Amino acid sequence: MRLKSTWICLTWICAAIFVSTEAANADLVGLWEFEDSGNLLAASVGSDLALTGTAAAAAGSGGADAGAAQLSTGDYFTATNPIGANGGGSNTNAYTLVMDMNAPGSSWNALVDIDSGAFSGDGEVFTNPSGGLGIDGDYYGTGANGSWHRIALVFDMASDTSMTTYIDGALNHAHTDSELGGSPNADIDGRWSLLGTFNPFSDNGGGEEETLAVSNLALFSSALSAEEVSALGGPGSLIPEPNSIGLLMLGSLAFLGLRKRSK
Ligand SMILES: [Ca+2]
Ligand SMILES: [Ca+2]
Ligand SMILES: [Ca+2]
Repeated sequence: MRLKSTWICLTWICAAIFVSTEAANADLVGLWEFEDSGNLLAASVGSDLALTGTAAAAAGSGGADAGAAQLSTGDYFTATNPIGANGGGSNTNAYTLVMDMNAPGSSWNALVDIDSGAFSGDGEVFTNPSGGLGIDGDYYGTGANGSWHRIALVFDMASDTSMTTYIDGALNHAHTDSELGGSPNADIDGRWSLLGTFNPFSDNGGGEEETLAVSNLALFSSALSAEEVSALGGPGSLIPEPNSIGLLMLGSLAFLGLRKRSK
């Protein structure tokens, strides 16, 4: 009886992981993996990146994530956002950005400039000189410390917590609209809503851009749930490995179940 409930429980967990990963994959509209050292700007999903400054080929986080791009102060990408209006406004108000990065965490470091200066010339998300992740004086966790981390930034401008951050699949902080400066910054079509393009690792020339390596960058067309971000896990190849693992685990469990029944 205990074996049976363990089996049902494991199947349920695997199915939940599988469903979460599937849901996230369906919304993946941009993926840049930096695996081609001869063309670091190539997109695996969506449009190729544009580069301001220089990017050097570097080692990724390991395994299938072999390649990365090394950026220095003043170097940043421009990415095309194909999502268009969603989340109740004219801009993209519900979306998720995921980045696998390795930054020293010894000075201010812009992760993304989103608003093209409409609300603020600064970047919209930073790590601070202690490696904390956030914006506007609200920094939490360790997103930059000389190790690889998967940073997930979930935006839902219609909600009262317009930005929620995750590090390596675990909830880091849900930024309240008050923490984000209130209206109009945290409103629909506010400072963190996405326009037609955005600039990963730019601080609008402000120079608060650390030397960092990025091995994956991904854009999802929805505000991923905590469960979906958790299923993405830590740094490594983003897609489609989790699917294969989920299928493999489900297959193995089904096989064990059949064997058990035939005994
Ligand atoms: Ca800005
Ligand atoms: Ca809001
Ligand atoms: Ca990579």
